[in-house]
Formats: sequence, structure tokens, C-alpha cells
Amino acid sequence: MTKQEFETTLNRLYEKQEKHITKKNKICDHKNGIFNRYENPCVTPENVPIHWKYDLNFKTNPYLMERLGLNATLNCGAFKWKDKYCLMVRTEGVDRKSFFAVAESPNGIDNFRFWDYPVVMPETDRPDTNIYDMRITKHEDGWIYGVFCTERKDPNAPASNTFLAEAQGGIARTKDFVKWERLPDMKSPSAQQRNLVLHPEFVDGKYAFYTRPQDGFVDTGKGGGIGWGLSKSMNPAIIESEIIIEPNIYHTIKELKNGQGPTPIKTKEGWLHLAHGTRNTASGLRYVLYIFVTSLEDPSKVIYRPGGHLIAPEGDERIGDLQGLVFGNGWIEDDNGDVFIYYAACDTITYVAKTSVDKLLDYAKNTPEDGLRSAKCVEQRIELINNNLKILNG
Ligand code: M1P
Repeated sequence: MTKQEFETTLNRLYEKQEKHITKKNKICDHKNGIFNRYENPCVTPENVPIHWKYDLNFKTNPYLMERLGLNATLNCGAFKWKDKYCLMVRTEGVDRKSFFAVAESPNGIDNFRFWDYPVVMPETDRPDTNIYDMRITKHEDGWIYGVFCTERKDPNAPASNTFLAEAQGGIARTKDFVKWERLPDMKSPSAQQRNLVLHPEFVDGKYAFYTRPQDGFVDTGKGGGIGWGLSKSMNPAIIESEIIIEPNIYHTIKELKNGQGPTPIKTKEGWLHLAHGTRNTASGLRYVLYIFVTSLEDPSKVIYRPGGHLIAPEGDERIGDLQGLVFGNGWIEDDNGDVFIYYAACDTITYVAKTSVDKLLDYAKNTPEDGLRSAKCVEQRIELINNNLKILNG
């Protein structure tokens, strides 16, 4: 490549990226009345600054190659900061290591641009191999916490095993999303933890966590579902007893595994939760997103449990590194009650959907619970049909 070609190619890269970032994201038509998708993904590896990937020095990179390629931008925590809609993006390099980086947008749906640098997350004395899936909680103690999965090789793995790993709940706190103080990993009675989320308020004067106990790295084993536990402090956070509040149930969308999504949203009728549920299929694990609501008086008590999924992968969302999965650990409630749900498709790129607190509460209260048996599901549907026939026939 000549210097001239280098510069022309680089300019083309910048132009292409600018077009990608500024492409207007249009809302899709009414489909089920509960939420609306947007047409395009809101964050992909193409949103990441070019100088985070390429060496821009002609002398050291005469072919204008990516030196540190990126594979995916997924599983984003979300928060509003200085009137901007921000995503704490799990940014995954082609080396399969993830790191966190903030991308902000003026409207929450497009024009996501990354801050100057990725997050420098301090390590504990047991360095993380991989960190991912941060949940952001603005806690009433005044700190902003980032709770995430920290993955390390299982220290007890036999020498011949190069993939046995251990997942635990990593914790850090900040006041500005730039400087982070790392705290000790959460300790609980469970061998491993993933999908750990900090509740934003004290409960009985303690810090409250949504947990996901698991025996192994992938298998939840006797874990049982989304758990709940209290800790006297955050430094260190220690849960002495854990109860299951949202269990896995045979032949439902959360038959195999589930996990709390983002920090729940406080509403006048309860805490609104987004979670993921998984079942095993012939083509692998299917991950969908669903809603439940817990009591304001006791956030560990589920009061509404609409049956079925809220969001399942559709169209292009089915294409990516893995197949047939959506995952969501970030949402933003706007001042007017609108809610943006950020969800990753196939562990690869991030999409956005819009709904509102009112819609989600209506959905949660008026959608029948899973009937758990075909006969019960027919009963529910016949009730709907009969009520509608009364209207249709005057
Ligand atoms: O690959 C799908 C998801 O798998 C894990 O979620 P869970 O522990 O509930 O199975 C997470 O590692 C998540 O990052 C990933 O998207």
C-alpha cells in the first residue's frame, strides 16, 4: 500500500463508520402492543472507534490491518448520565476476552459513540481471566455499583483440562463511571455465581442481592433459579443464606436456567424485573427475556408472573456467534416513564426495544401465569375467546 492508498482507505473506513453510527434507527410497527423493536442494532463492533482496533501509523502498519480486532458488543448494562443514554458495553476482542466500555447516545436508540477509553477495572489479588455482563445499580448509599461476572480457570481442574472454569460475582463502585474501586468478590453458600444484581435499596438495613447459585460453570445443578440474599456490607459482600425466589420450572421458558437481568425498576405497584430464561432444544440452548414483578414491601416476593416470554430472537437477531438467544442486563427508565430495553442477540450485537412502565405493569398484571399444562392453557384461551365473542357479537 502506498501512503496515499493508506490514507484513502483510512478515510473510507471513517466515512463508513460515521454512516453506521449516524444511521437513524426507526421504530418498528405495533406488533404485540407490549413493546416495539427498532429496526437496526444500536451497538455493534462497528461503533467502536477505529483507533481502538487499527494501528494508524503507516510505518508500522503499511497494510492498514486491524491489530486488535473486536468480535462482539453485547450484554450491556445501561444508565442515564448527564442526560445521555449510556451503555456499559461488554466489548469482546477477537481473543475472546471481554472488557467494559461506555457508549453514549443522545436519544437511546442510535448515534452511540464510545467514551475516550475503555474502563480500567482494577483486579483483585486473584486476577480475572474474563469479566462481563455488568449490572449498574445506583444505590441509596450514594455509590454507583457495577456488579459483573468474573471468570477464572477452575483452580481444581486437572492439568489435562484447559476449559474448566469458575464464575463468581465481581463488584466495583464508582462516582463517575471512569474511576472504579474494586471490592472483594461476593461470597455466598453457592459454589459459583453468575447474573448477580444488587438491589438499589437497603432491605432490613442490609444490602440485598439477586443471585443465581450454580454448582458448575455452565450447569446450575441444584441451584434452582434466581436467588435472594442479604449482606451486612459491600466491603466485603457476604451472603450467609440464599433463598430461591424465582425458580426454574419444567416445560416453561425457564426450564433449564434463568437469571436476573438489570436492576429492577421501582414502580407504584411493585419492583419490575427483566430476566432471561433458558431451555434446552435440539439446536442448543434457547434464551428468551421475560418479566416478573416483586412486592414493594418485600422485594423477594413475586406478585406477578406473566406466562411466556417477552422477547425472543427474531429475524436477523437469530444470526450471530451463537444461535437462538437474546440476553438483557440493561434498561433505562426515562423521566416520562418510557423504558428502553437493551438486549443482545446471539451473544454478538445489541438491539433496543421501547416500552413503558405502564405497559409493562399492565402486561404483568393481565397476562395469565403459565398454566403449566396444555389443558390449563386451552382453558385460558377459551376464556379469552368467549369474552371476545361477547364483544364481537354485540
Ligand atoms: O451464552 C448465553 C449467556 O450465557 C450466560 O448466561 P447464563 O449463565 O444464564 O447461562 C452468560 O455467560 C451470558 O454472558 C451469555 O450471554
